[in-house]
Amino acid sequence: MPDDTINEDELEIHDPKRAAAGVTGVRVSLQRSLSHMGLKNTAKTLLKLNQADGFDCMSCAWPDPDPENRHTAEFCENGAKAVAEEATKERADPAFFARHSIADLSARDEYWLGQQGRITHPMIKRPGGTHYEEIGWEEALRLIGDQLTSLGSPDEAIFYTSGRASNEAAFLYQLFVRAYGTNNMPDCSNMCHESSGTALTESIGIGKGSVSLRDIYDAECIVIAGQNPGTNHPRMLSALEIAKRRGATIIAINPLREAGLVNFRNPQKPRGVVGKGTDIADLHLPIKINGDLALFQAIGSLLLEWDAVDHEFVERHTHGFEAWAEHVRAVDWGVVESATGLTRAQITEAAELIRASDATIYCWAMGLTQHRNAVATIREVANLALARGDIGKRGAGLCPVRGHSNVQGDRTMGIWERVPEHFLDALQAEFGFDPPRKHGFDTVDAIRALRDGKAAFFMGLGGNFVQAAPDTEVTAKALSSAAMTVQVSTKLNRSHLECGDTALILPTMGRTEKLVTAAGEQYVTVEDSMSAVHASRGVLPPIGPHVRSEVAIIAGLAEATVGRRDGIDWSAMAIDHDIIRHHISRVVPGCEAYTHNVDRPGGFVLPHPPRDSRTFETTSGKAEFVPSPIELLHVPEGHLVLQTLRSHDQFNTTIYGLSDRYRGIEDGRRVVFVHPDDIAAQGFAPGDLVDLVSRWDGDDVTRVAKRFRIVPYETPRGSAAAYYPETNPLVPLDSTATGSNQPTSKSVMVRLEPHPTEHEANVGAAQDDVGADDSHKTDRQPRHLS
Ligand SMILES: Nc1nc2c(c(=O)[nH]1)N[C@H]1C(S)=C(S)[C@@H](COP(=O)(O)OP(=O)(O)OC[C@H]3O[C@@H](n4cnc5c(=O)[nH]c(N)nc54)[C@H](O)[C@@H]3O)O[C@H]1N2
Ligand SMILES: Nc1nc2c(c(=O)[nH]1)N[C@H]1C(S)=C(S)[C@@H](COP(=O)(O)OP(=O)(O)OC[C@H]3O[C@@H](n4cnc5c(=O)[nH]c(N)nc54)[C@H](O)[C@@H]3O)O[C@H]1N2
Ligand SMILES: [Mo]
Repeated sequence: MPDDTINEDELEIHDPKRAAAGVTGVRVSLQRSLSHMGLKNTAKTLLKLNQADGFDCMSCAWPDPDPENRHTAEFCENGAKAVAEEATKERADPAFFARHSIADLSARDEYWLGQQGRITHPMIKRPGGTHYEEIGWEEALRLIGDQLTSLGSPDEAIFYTSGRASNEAAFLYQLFVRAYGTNNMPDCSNMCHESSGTALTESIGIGKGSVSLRDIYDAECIVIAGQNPGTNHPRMLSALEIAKRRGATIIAINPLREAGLVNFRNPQKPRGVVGKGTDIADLHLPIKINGDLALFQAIGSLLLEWDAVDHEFVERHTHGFEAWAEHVRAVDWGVVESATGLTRAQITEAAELIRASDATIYCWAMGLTQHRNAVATIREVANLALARGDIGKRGAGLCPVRGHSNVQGDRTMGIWERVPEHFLDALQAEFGFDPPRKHGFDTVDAIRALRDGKAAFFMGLGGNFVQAAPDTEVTAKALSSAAMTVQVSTKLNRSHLECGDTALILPTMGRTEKLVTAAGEQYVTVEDSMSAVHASRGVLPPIGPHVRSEVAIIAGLAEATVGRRDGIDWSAMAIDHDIIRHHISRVVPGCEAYTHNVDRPGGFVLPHPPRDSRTFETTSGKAEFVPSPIELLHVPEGHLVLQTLRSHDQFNTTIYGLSDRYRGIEDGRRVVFVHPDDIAAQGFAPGDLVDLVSRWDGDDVTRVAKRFRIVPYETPRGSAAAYYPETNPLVPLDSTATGSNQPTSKSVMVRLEPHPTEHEANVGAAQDDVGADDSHKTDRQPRHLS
């Protein structure tokens, strides 16, 4: 074992990697695919992944190159893992559920649950039941319909969506929910890019990014803030490599030196597989957690000082420049340096690269969106782009990099608790019923409503609500208090176990599977992070005779709940998806001639007024500069700011494996990355076992997540990191971003406490009834009340 390795229990810690992908990436993805799917299905799926006549990768929302420029293997290591996870040969069938009680399953960790394979039959846990039992589709749908129609009001029901649902499923789902009578449609976006949508709508009049893949290739400078593409959007690295070769400079803004941003070995290229790879980032700013607003204001002030402003653009297309300029010129460098942990020289170097560029793209992800001041931070990014005229120009623009593969499409299709009035008007005109106008619950409000007894029904179209949402213990309790929970799922997860009085699992087909109905073979459509909409066609036969497509499940539920009340023929839409697309073309802006446009290689790109014609649909009719005050995070004495992030071996709450290759972690996930000086200052040593205890000014609750191994890591002083979802019990439900209500999962105040030894824990357990050794229970830890 190398000297740099600590080995405690199963966990191994090595030095972090500097380069991403390359041969290891190819080997890992192939091994995983072969062992989960076998040779035949590996070949069948991977060669159709992201091809114009194949299916869209369900891993992330990064766009595909033009059809003529795609590789035969147009996927990444993590895309291959996602496919293997869905197309696995393992099955969780009724015999499996008979063998394992819900209590037994609850004691397993998330990794184990996911490894049990695809769910094959509709299952029900009846009130008071200890196990899930098989139930027929018709009875299941009838039970749900009866429950929904017996609620005091449709607003007592909550309909969650995870961003994998296709456009057809999403459109039908929102139609069903609104025909039923509520806008309670929280979605994963509420926890993901809600802050981006809110900020961009205010600044440029549309909540989506303004760049295309070609713009990335043509950019002169690319800023990547709060994003780890080597793990979460690996194909982005290929695009960055092209940009780089064409002369772009790249600035990475991240507390961590993420592999891939530093060096990338393109597995698609012989040079990448054997050679040295490309250094992606020209400049890495190791920013303190949440320092970004101060950083962007400081850069703004330098650009103003140098008069590096596109005055013509500002004059013609924007509003509020003077007020912003006055605010930013007065920036206090002392405050900037303490907020960012960066020197004036480092910030000046970044500003010089932006000044030298005639076309800059700003990319960001969860490192910017999951903070209290996230909306202000993203508006500040927009302010910079506006000052430089970097919108509606080739090679320039704003690029929030979306997570779930169709999260952007789901919003376009109306999955939104605050959908605009014009969308509701269009629904009314098309279908003839009065859609509800009152705004619905987002994710955080949905949890509050369940907790407070204001909602009694929860349905999840995909996702894993209990693990993805903040404040795990509160969310679990809220969900378990429902009269009925319904999960449309491919695989088993914690949300099936923290369930209502009556709980149903409706097993669905995934994107790899081919759907054939009485009207012939069907396809679905999706929208990527850059507003390109295209078809996705499954290639494998459905995993069994009892799984249904999401569209068929929603149509069945609608039939059982609202029936033909509004003259909507639900089953016709389930049989022929063209009927759904016809309605989409008449309701959703920009989707005219939808079927015609999506059914061609590469699909089509939705309109985006700022990108297309520098038109800004804000109240002033111009792009808005919005100044924001810098508020320093209040870090209580002895605390660190903890960000909760993804390892290289997971897709959100689905754990593929227990290693995080690029960060040097093997066989364990309960680790906390801390600066060596912070470890010493807190009186600990590397490898010590600690509990993470979080504190938030907004309430008196002490939240605890137990048994984390301290790993010394290169991160700014005061900024720590640990994996999501193990740390979700530490995220306070009410700590959300101003303006977007998004949970602040990247700035959690924690202190490290020694994990009690077995003896201490036994004494403690007698006192407060907290389990002594909970090492097997890796996900849900009890929350102490102080
Ligand atoms: N393989 C794989 N792919 C995925 C996913 C997955 O789980 N696995 N998830 C998908 C989804 S839904 C999403 S939303 C995306 C998520 O993609 P990312 O946003 O890349 O995911 P995170 O792991 O949350 O990483 C956040 C990054 O922000 C940095 N960061 C944290 N706090 C700050 C800060 O205050 N300032 C700055 N500048 N940086 C900060 C972290 O160090 C980290 O590099 O990926 C999508 N793709
Ligand atoms: N602390 C912390 N919390 C976070 C985050 C963070 O960075 N830190 N990130 C947030 C973000 S960005 C997001 S997007 C959310 C993710 O929240 P979710 O979208 O709710 O979670 P996932 O883990 O992606 O959902 C996985 C489950 O989806 C089901 N599934 C998979 N494929 C399909 C399918 O094709 N159809 C259906 N119906 N079901 C399917 C499987 O049963 C699987 O168990 O988590 C958020 N929570
Ligand atoms: Mo996400």
